[in-house]
Amino acid sequence: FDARMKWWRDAKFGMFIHWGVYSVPAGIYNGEEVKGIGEWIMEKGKIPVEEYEKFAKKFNPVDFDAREWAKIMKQAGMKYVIITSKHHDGFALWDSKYSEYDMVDYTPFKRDILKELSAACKEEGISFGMYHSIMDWHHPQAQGKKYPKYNSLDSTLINPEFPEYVEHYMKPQLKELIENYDPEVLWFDGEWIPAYTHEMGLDLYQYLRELKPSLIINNRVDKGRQGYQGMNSDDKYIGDFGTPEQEILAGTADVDWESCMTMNDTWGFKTNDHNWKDAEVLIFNLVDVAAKGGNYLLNVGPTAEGIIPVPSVERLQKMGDWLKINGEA
Ligand code: FUL
Repeated sequence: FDARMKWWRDAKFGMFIHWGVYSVPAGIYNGEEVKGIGEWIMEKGKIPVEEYEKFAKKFNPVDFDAREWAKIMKQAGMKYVIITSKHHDGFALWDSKYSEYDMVDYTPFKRDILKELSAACKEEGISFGMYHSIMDWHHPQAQGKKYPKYNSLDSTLINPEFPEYVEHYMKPQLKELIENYDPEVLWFDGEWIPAYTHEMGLDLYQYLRELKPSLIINNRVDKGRQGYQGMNSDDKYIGDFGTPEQEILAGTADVDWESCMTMNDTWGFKTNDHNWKDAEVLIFNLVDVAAKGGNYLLNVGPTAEGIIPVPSVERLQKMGDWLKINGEA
């Protein structure tokens, strides 16, 4: 266990990337601003699946440059990255043979984002990981098309076919991700839906560790979570590290944890969100988290064109400069 977690514990600072179809509407639907976090626009804006798919058809990030992104991470002093392979909207950023609803088959861009980014990160010595949503608003056997009455999006509905989605879609896709992109970390989310069980989480964790023994998996692979939950030494919960979100808790020495945070108020890009935290605050948070024994996973939400917003890059630059002067060599 310790040997497997070593690089992760030493890493301290990583980049979270929320990128997907939601960066196309960028917080605006039918000319109106949709309240809430950007990557939830499908749900918050009650956008029907067929309508949302039109945004995917337009997703064409011609300015995407994986090397540039990896250099931004490196300069900032980040040691790893977690990018959304699939968020709740169900759209895959890689070329999946189990779905047409992916970057290569569905968009004009036709390039495999995860392939390019994982290669670029390898070149820069940055560990590569993926965020993967268990909840899926697009797949018909999960929360997708079958329930138009609920606008397809009500996660309180239990789809009786959900176990099939898990066995014949989610697990094969994850196997594909492991085999083709060699991630060091899998970061699950959307595990709170009623159809997902603790037993499914346990099975999934074991399945993935068998495929890749050194893999590190967050606590949201288990059903439900509260901050560090899943990290108790009593082995009751599954997962390798706790995931406090938008908060820094008092550290617990015998527990691995990672605070994930946004720089403004959204994970996925929103045109109108300009509520940026000062670089000083971000530096303070990094130091605070590191001092308490955790890792800091700081988010960027690239635009539909494939650009990491300038205010984010400026802040990362300042963090990297500060680390070069004051951080560990
Ligand atoms: C949450 C998700 O619902 C948000 O969209 C975001 O991905 C955050 C990191 O985790 O639970």
